[in-house]
Amino acid sequence: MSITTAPVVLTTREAAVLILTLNRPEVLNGLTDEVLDAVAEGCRAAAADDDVRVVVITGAGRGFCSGQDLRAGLDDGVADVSSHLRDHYVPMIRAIRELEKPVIASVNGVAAGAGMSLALACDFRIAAESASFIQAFVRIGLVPDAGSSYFLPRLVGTAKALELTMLGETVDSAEALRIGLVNKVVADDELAHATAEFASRLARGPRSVGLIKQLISKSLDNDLDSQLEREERAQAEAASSADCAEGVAAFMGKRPAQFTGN
Ligand code: LHQ
Repeated sequence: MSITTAPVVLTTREAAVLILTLNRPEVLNGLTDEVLDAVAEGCRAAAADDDVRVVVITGAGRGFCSGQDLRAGLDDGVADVSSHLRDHYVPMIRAIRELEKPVIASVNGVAAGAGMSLALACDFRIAAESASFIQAFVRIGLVPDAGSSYFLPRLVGTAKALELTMLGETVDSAEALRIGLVNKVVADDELAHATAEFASRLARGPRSVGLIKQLISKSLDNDLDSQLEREERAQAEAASSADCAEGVAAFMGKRPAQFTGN
């Protein structure tokens, strides 16, 4: 008898867009080491594949991601939690941030705890109307992890970040849009289409899109002088790209540019 188990993360390709679908719908896509490693691996694969221009992360079923799978058990002792974070959560967050290509969280349902951290680590969040966001950590006596304490104040400001993390209340999609947590909210049955449309616009962009990601990501950590230096280096690289040559030629020729990502 052979037992087949579905992959915990489904990987699909739509033209230049790589879609990673968290696939543990029975626990609202709770995170295990296997899921965390698979998402990190998907991002690394996207980095190595010139034909992939954009990554989308979404969830199967009615949830986006419920955070750490609490049934997998929290290890006793700080040392184990620490290594769990270091060995699995941190590499996933780094893989998303270091990827020089846009990553979109297509938030189809609840994003709780580290599931919300995962959404926050992405470059864009497109939410279904029924999506919601919960800094659930405090509800079970924990602190924000997987980057939430870094990304959240940068997106919504310190006061709102403190409110969300200390009270752990549910933020619905309309409120998420109002406070700048998400880029757009669409009807539930429009989410896949709206995400694909947004992703394909990014995928048609020039090589500089990846450089812009790195510039803006670092912006709030840097002072003006170092950011001006970073811009100089990035601009030199962008200006020598084939896509820049194409962009200028298209402008002069009064025609739409055809970028290749090179
Ligand atoms: C779940 C989960 C889940 C297992 C729903 N695990 N089964 C922590 C520790 C150490 C190191 C690393 O980092 C972390 C980071 C963290 O992420 S801590 C935060 C962990 N997440 C949570 O505390 C959220 C727990 N879940 C919930 O509060 C609710 O399920 C939410 C608000 C997400 C959704 O509520 P409902 O829509 O009412 O769904 P439900 O609660 O009925 O859940 C559906 C099923 O999914 C249910 O199973 P069942 O067999 O009864 O149908 C839940 O037990 C299961 N589930 N989240 N994280």
